Amino acid sequence: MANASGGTTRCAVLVGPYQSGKTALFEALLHATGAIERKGTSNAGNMVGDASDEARKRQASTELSIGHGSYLEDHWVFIDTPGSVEFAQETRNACLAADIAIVVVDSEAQKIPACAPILKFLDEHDIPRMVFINKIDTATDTVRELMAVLQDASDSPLALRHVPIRDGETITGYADLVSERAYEYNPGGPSKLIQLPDTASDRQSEARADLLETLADFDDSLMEKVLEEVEPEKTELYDNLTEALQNALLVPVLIGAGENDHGVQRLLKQLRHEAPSATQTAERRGLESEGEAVAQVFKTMHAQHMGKMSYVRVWRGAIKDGETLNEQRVSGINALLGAKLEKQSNAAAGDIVALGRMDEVKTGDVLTPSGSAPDGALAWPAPLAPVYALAISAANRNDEVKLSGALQRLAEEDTSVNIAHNAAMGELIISGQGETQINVLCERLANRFNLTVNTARPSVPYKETIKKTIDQHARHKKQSGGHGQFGDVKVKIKPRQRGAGFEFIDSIVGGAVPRNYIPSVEDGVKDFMNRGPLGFEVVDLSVELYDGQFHAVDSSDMAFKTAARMAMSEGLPKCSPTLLEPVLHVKISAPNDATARIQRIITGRRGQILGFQAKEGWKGWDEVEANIPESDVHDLIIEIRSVTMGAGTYEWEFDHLAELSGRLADQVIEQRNKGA
Ligand SMILES: Nc1nc2c(ncn2[C@@H]2O[C@H](COP(=O)(O)OP(=O)(O)O)[C@@H](O)[C@H]2O)c(=O)[nH]1
Ligand SMILES: [Mg+2]
Repeated sequence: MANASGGTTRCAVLVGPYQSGKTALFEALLHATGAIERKGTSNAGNMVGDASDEARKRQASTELSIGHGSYLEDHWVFIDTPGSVEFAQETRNACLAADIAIVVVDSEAQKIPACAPILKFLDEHDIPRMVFINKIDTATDTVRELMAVLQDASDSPLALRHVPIRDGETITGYADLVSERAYEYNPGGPSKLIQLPDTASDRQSEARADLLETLADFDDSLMEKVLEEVEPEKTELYDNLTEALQNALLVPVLIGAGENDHGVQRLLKQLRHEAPSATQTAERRGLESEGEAVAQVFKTMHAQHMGKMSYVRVWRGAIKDGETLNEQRVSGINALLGAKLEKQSNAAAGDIVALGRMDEVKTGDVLTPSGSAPDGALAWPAPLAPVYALAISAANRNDEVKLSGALQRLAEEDTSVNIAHNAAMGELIISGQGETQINVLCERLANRFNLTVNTARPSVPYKETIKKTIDQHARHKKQSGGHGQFGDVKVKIKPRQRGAGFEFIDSIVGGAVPRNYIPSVEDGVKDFMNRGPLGFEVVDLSVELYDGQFHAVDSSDMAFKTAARMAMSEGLPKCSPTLLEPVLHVKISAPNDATARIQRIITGRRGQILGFQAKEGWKGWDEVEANIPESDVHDLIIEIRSVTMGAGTYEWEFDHLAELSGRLADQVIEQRNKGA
């Protein structure tokens, strides 16, 4: 059999919901391809995958793991990814580096909808994919039931490739619907070819007819045969299946149990025959096959002793250690097996390697010797928008600078994390995909940067405004020794419409306040508005300077600035100051069986539901729109996920400032002015 990939390394990425058995299957694949002699388990903490302290502690993947092996002369790289939606950025990046995704799902029907978001991502990016229904050894739902739920989660049609063979309640093997061969599972080894038991034959013929019908949709000549009930050649079926898979039109569904090696050899065989090569993948992503070497960074890592490592897929040509890519010298090329790096002198198209010390490159960058990226190829989607934020500070005040440096590095590793400084509140804000992601990040700060940090709920950027117009006179006068100070202003402080902002009006006539001091009056006014009588930035008002006095010797910029500040400080409290809270417009996406609960969540958070509709292009999903005060959005994502098995999410944008009064306002003001 010809090497289907033309000799280059192919890459399969394991994706799917949390706890579906990806890491166990990863281990099984590495074992079956000779990369490791014995499989590790998460309990023993001796797996190739999940090698970091953070993953070991949780017995769950917190970042991707990479391993490679050979199967019948083909070289493979496997990437295991975290299933948690909070690490979805890592998973998505791995999908973009791979030739095919294996979507590992649980054999419990109720856990399957959680794979909708990743299936959606694969669909959007036309990434070829197979589904592996895992844990078939303990399945209680039938494969038929599982297929129905899976199809709801997938836009592309699914095609079941195997049916289970049962002995009473237990599944003992499977029948392959194309080859029409039956196999008996053999724990720890390849399955044994057996005679198809009579009990399975009806189910087998029915499922096979379904498969042919699905396939016929892609091929007219096959359609004719199906209609005329002529048995097609097996090679024709394989060709059709391969083409439909490689074009991401059809999703084959396999069954097995990674932990027991059930269906693992079958999966490898199918990958061998059907997965596209790196060249095909590069072409799908818009890269021509001829030209200089091209690699793309899909992961960035700041390793403790080795500095920055850029994980790349080589898409075209070959790269050598020491050569220059994007004006950066490659210092070390390493193949990867979990935490182990294997130095090599070069890497060729298809390979996945970590490049050392490419300090100026970042995830998504396309690297070439000339430094110019091929036009329109290898597009890299924007990172996921943040849905959860915390304020972070170093436990030791002296570590502040070190903390911001370390955070910058970690945000480079996970581009779905944002670091921002909220100057108004004096807080460093870290925002991302959820609590676990940020906790893991804090652990990385401790484990890799030796930094202890505190996190807190970020302050809401409340504002305040006024409701009454007043005139205010203020005079700053000091007679101390030689030079005195003198500034005198009369201002009209007046509310403006919501959103109109601040306006300074100068209506001085006849030089009551000399021209050159007027900017200082404006400065003094603005100065005060950073923190109004309630403790927050004052917005939506005008201040008109209409009169004043000066002194030929004692007046100065400083004196007028002080007078202006006094006028504001005395005047604003008399203007009926009012607290304003930011209200966000949110769009919550969730499977529609959760819509009623989502609406209750919104109401419970002082939200106003604006409407809901079916989410376009997402079968079985709704999108609920609402306005919710920012203070109540803080942990919204946690509640959305808890009623949607992790699948739901939301987008947000600032909408408006709303007046807040009563007990809630009193609490906010009291909190703000505690110790101030
Ligand atoms: N019954 C059964 N359990 C499995 C199988 N594969 C994994 N598991 C269990 O499922 C749990 C999650 O496995 P893991 O590989 O960490 O899942 P991941 O989150 O998808 O990486 C572990 O307790 C495994 O022992 C399988 O084939 N059959
Ligand atoms: Mg895992």
